[in-house]
This record gives sequence, C-alpha cells and structure tokens, in this order.
Amino acid sequence: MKNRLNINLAGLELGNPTMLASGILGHSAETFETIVEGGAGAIVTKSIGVKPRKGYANPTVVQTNCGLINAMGLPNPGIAEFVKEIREAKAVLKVPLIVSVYGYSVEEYASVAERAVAVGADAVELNVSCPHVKETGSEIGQNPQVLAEVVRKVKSTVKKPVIVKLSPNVTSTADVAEATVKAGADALTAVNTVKAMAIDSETALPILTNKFGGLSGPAVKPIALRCIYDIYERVKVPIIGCGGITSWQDAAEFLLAGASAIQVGTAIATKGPSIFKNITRGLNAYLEKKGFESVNEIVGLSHRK
Ligand code: RRO
Repeated sequence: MKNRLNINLAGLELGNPTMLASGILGHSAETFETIVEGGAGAIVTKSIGVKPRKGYANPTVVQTNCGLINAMGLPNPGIAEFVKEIREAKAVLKVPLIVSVYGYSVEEYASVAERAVAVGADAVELNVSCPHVKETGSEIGQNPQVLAEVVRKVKSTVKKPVIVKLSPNVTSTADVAEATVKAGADALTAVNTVKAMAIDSETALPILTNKFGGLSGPAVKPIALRCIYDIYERVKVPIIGCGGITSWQDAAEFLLAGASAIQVGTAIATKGPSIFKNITRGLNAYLEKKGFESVNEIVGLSHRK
C-alpha cells in the first residue's frame, strides 16, 4: 500500500513532508544524520556563500517569552570548504539534501548554486530573506526586480530544483511570490524570520550585538500561516511552510493553508530531533482518521468555499 506521507516536491521524492529548516544544525554530515534518524524527510543546510564568513560577535541569540531572536550573521565556511560536507552528506544520507545559498550579487548566487549541485546537492534553496545582513538576504528579497534576476540566473545555471525562501518582512509576500515564480522558481519556502529586537532594561541597551535579529518560534506561526494562505491563492508551485511549527497539529494547519511540505527549526532546540517522527506519526493518524489516502489531499483544503 502506498505510504500516505510520500510526496513529490518539485521533482524531489520525500518519504514524508517534513524538512530540517536552514540554519539549524546545518553544517555537518553527522548532524544531518541525527536529524534524518529523527525522521526528517529532507535536509536544508545553513546558508553558504562564496567566501567564509565569521558571523557576528556574541550575543547572537536572545530568548524572549514568545520565541528566539537570532542575529548569527551568516556564519559559514564558504562553498570551497563546504563542498566536502556536501559530498560526505550525500554518501550517507538517504533523503534529499538541499543546499541553502546566499550571495551579494546575481553572479555569487549562481556560482555557489552551481558548485553545490556539481558535488551532489539535490536542490538549492535561495536565501533572499535573512532579515539583518546588509546587501544580501531580504535586501534582495524585498526588491522584486533584483530577486527575479537572481532566480533567472540560478535557474539557467543549475539543472536541479530551485527553491526560494521568502521574507515575511514585506508589504505583500504574495506579490513577491508571484514575481519569484514568474522568474522560474520551482518551489517557495515561506517564511524566514521576522525582523525583531530585544532591549535590556538594566543596561538600557539592545541585547544583540547587531541590535536587530530574526524572531523564530511559536510567535511566528500565525504570521507564516497568513503568508502561505495568501501565496497559495496566487501561485501554482509547491510551498514549503516554515515558522513556529512545534507539533503535528501545527504542521496540519500549514498544509491546510496551502503548504505541500513543512520545515522545522527552533522547536528542535526544545523537543530534539525526534520531533520529526512525532509530527509524521500525528499527521498519519490525522489523515487516517479523516479518511484521506494521501497528504496531498489536504494541501490548501482550508481555501474551499
Ligand atoms: O545567519 C543568520 O543570522 C540568519 C539567516 Br542567514 C537567516 O536567513 N535568517 C535568520 O534568522 N538568521
């Protein structure tokens, strides 16, 4: 009998619709294995650029009573070093490996994507939505012309699926999604973190060294759901939901809003890698109870009139 949770996402075969979100434990083949053992259907790496980057000085993460705010500042070893991790991961992983890519120009995005795919990446996820690093991330994702140029260039460079991770920090995520899909994106991830900050009343100063960061965790869930619902009404490509998912019920809500798959990040810190199995078990039981044969049948179901 066909597994209810198998999906084909823009050509990628996943045993279940859960994925590791970019930036969480995203550097080494070993940690990817732990996440796959925990039940993830695919892995997305930390964002990788042309050159190594140290990231910001500590403190880079602050816990609030509604989620985490991070300003890591894109720490990564650069693609020349990271190709070793991609090769190693591909040798052991039995799930698709998606390499998250950032750049400071159209050419940089294309170059990193090309090198990642050349050593085995099954797809790339373009980070055009980091809320707090200058001249990349959301500075690209908030400008539909530049964003479209990046997507067109990467699409013409690699022959693997190109996923684009969108920002919630825009007036209309659906408008940006439409421009991205017109430029050739095969799938969208919605959404990256929400631009935020924290202030210490004792020192009377911002807590993060970078002052501003990205809020993740349960507070983001209703925002992400709204973005996905809007995007689903506009575009036909698969949407990967991301933002505050901590339970199978959250995952089901994202699918009903229009996501074909979901990513988990912050909740791994509190619930551990087995959160993926807990989500897939819960989803499977939900589908069975409601009489659905495939998880695809509930994608966008909340849009019915
Ligand atoms: O590295 C970061 O500080 C970071 C990135 Br690239 C991102 O896309 N989103 C985020 O919240 N932090």
